[in-house]
Amino acid sequence: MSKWILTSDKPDLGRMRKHESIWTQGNGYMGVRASFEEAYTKAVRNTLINGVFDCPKGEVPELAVIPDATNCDITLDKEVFNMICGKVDKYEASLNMENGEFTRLVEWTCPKGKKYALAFSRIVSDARKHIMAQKVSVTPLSDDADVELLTGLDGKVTNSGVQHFNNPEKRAYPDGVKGMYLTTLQSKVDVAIHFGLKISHECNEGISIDRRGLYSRLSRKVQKGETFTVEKIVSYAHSRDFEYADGEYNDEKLRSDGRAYLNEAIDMGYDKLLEESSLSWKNFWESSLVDVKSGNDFVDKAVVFSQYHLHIMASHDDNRLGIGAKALSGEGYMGHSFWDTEIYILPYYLCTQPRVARRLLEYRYMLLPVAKNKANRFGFKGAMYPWESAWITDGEACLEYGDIDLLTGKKRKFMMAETEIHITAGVSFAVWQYYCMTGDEEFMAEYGNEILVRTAIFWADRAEKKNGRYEICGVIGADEYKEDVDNNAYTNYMAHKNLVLADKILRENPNHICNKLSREYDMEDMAKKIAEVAENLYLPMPEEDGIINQFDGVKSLKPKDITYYKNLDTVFDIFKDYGLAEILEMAVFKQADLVMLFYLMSDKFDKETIRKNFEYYEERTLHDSSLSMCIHALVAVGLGMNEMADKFFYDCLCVDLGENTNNSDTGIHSASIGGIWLATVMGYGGLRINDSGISISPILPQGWESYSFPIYYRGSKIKVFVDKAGCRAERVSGDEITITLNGNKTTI
Ligand code: IFM
Repeated sequence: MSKWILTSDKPDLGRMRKHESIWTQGNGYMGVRASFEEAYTKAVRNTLINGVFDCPKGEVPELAVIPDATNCDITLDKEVFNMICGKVDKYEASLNMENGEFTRLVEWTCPKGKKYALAFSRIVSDARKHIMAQKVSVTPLSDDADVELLTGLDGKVTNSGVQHFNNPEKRAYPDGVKGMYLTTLQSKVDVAIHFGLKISHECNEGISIDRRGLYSRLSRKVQKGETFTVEKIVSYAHSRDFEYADGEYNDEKLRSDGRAYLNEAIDMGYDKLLEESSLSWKNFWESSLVDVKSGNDFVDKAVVFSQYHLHIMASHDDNRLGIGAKALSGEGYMGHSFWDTEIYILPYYLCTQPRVARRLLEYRYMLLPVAKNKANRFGFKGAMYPWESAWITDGEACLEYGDIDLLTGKKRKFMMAETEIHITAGVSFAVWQYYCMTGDEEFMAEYGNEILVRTAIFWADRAEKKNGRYEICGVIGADEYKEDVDNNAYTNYMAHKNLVLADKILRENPNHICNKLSREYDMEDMAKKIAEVAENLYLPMPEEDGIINQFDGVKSLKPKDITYYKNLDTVFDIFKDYGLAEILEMAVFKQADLVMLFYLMSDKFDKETIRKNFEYYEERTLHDSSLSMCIHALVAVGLGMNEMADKFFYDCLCVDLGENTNNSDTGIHSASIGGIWLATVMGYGGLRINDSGISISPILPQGWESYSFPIYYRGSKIKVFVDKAGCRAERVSGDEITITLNGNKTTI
């Protein structure tokens, strides 16, 4: 079985939503869920365009679901094709991850007994970011048939009932192109969608409209054995497109650009568009593939799957766009970016496409005004990054209150925006990693140093002088099953790194940054404060029993045997037996917290400390967050706990691709998908990024034949091969470069 292809040999309609998510197609500009062309009530037809956020009154911004163009209703001799009725005689669906094409072949006997073959294929072009193309073919197998296709743009789609657009303007042009123009209600983003058809045979063609819908209706008598094919090419454009970032925008231009994108694509037709897009995918795979030969088809495929999604989740050029926790594959988390990006996803881009990594960090730079405002709102200096972010001017996108409690009628306040502050240090950490990997001085002068210093100013102000040291109190750490804790180790260590990095800049290279900030702060005083807090920030160390307190008082939590919940393969089961208030008091954790540090700062702890603490905290961790398993896999590899590492690695592969029926319904888990890459390259591959360079110390997991992965480092590209004979690194391009390979400095 090819590791490149996800296949399905039956229409698993019960798991339609999960299927739509994990087979999502996209190109970083947009994502299109793999909904079927024919209508099903369970289908969630989402087309999402990165950056097109809208914020209904009293809510938070969310990626607005764009009018759907994947639809095609097929009527065959007055019977509507639908796999719920009649009989599916043959079914073959696949997502080819090598070239991004989604295809489906259905042989169907309609309720009245006539047989048909239907073929569907679809791409979101990897070469033309504005273009989606679709092909639908119908072949009557038992008799001639009257075939009718209704295909177009459906603006009735919503975000779970929330409509983000005004009533669209619809247009049908003399050349056959149809356009739909609409504007988001609050954020006033104009969107222009055009489609055109290429039809294999002459047919009757009419226009059909309904409320918020614009369609072409095609009909023709098709002979038995004859194939009637319709190609639908669609272009998307909007007023926040990067092309207009310099201000050269007007509504007329948007429409004419949208039509121009479409006309070029229509001239090419589906097959040429596929060819062009496949070539673009080929280039991507040639430069970025982590090639695993594990002897287990599922494992090999899941590693490809993770890279497929990593490729389609990030805009390649637009530095005003983040990556959502569900990327562009569904409405979950409303398209918001979290710390997931910097800690779980960015390392992949750092190593494979540093340009994309840089532009993701530029997105954080663009968010600095928001981060400054937020700090100010909570009474602090510096920059406090939003826990959730959307469009660059949207501000903190995290809900402040949850829904009203059904029983008590009270609102529950969400503490994340105010107290899950580690994201601020996560952003700085990523800036540092980017610098270590690229040495990009220009980026640091323009953006990086400012992020590091402004965030350090926040930490210096947020830390409180207590017990003769600086402490950070009242936070949620990486683990979200504990709230309002003091001195969360993950937060304190990460903040410390942030302070130390800023201190270094302020000592070694103060002029440029101090000039920039001197209107807001007395930089001499500020530099002293940063140095003092860096020097005296409390960093929890192993106690007598060798255990580091994940936060103050962690060991006084109520003990709880969680074996039962850990053995279930679903998440959040503990909530069936306990309320959140009880769980907050129990020695039960949701996800990697202190353990994160053993990945990010492994050089700060000795192996025995890591082992002891890993075992102590893992025993109490439910892994109810998809962000947990990959980190545990990675740390377990470092400890030589190979069996455990393999188990966590496998669990991580199953987050989206496993059998759990509905955990991906609202979209894939971007962090966990980045985590598959992390666990492979930083776990088994043993890659670490340091001030002094990179080190690689790979192991070959039990049963694997080989694996290889590329790394861009300081302008050179190297490829690391690992097999039973050992490990070697080759320079593919760029100048000679020195790395540490299996503990030895090696020039490649
Ligand atoms: O950022 C994560 C958090 O750590 C756990 N809950 C889900 C968020 C988004 O993925």
